[in-house]
Amino acid sequence: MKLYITAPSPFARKCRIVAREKGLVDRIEEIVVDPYASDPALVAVNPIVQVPTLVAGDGQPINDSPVICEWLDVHGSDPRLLPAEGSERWRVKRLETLGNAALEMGVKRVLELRRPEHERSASWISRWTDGLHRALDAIEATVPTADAVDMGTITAGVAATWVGFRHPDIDWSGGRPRLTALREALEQRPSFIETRPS
Ligand SMILES: N[C@@H](CCC(=O)N[C@@H](CS)C(=O)NCC(=O)O)C(=O)O
Repeated sequence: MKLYITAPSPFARKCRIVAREKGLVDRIEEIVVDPYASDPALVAVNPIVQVPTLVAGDGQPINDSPVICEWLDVHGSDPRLLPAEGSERWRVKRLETLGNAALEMGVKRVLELRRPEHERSASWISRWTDGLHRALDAIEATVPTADAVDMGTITAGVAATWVGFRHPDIDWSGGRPRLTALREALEQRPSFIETRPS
């Protein structure tokens, strides 16, 4: 299997963590590409040229990290990180979606801040910043115990680390002790240590 990534991408990091947690990493070749340079290798497998993209055994590409993570979860070792059904599935899915929402707000903020100063929109930056804080607050209200490892907590932990890495001006941990404890616990795991953003 091939997994197209960038080293700092939090969406790719989730997939790389799940591959490790599920015992699949030896079957996956991680290929570093540059989506913003429209890397031909990535264009060939993903029409919207984003990482992560997974090309699994049947040769059919899968994109969008929640879908890739679920594919890896289904095909890897037990236990499931996203329960197959029932209220637990929706509890985990809800936290996963909040984590991804925080990342989406953060990526929009990065892109706006990368524009030349005279092209930047203060109102968009403010909107993405407020959305990011609200998503983090919702995560704080939703996080279970710090030792829970599932698709929701992995996404929340990845989001917290990435915001600290990419938005050093944002205080993501202040007033969010549960998220802080969760992130600290998860970052001790080999799957997190091996995939720290750089
Ligand atoms: N919803 C997507 C978002 C992926 C995404 O935004 N990836 C970024 C890197 S962090 C990217 O490839 N951006 C290139 C672009 O949008 O042109 C997912 O969850 O996989």
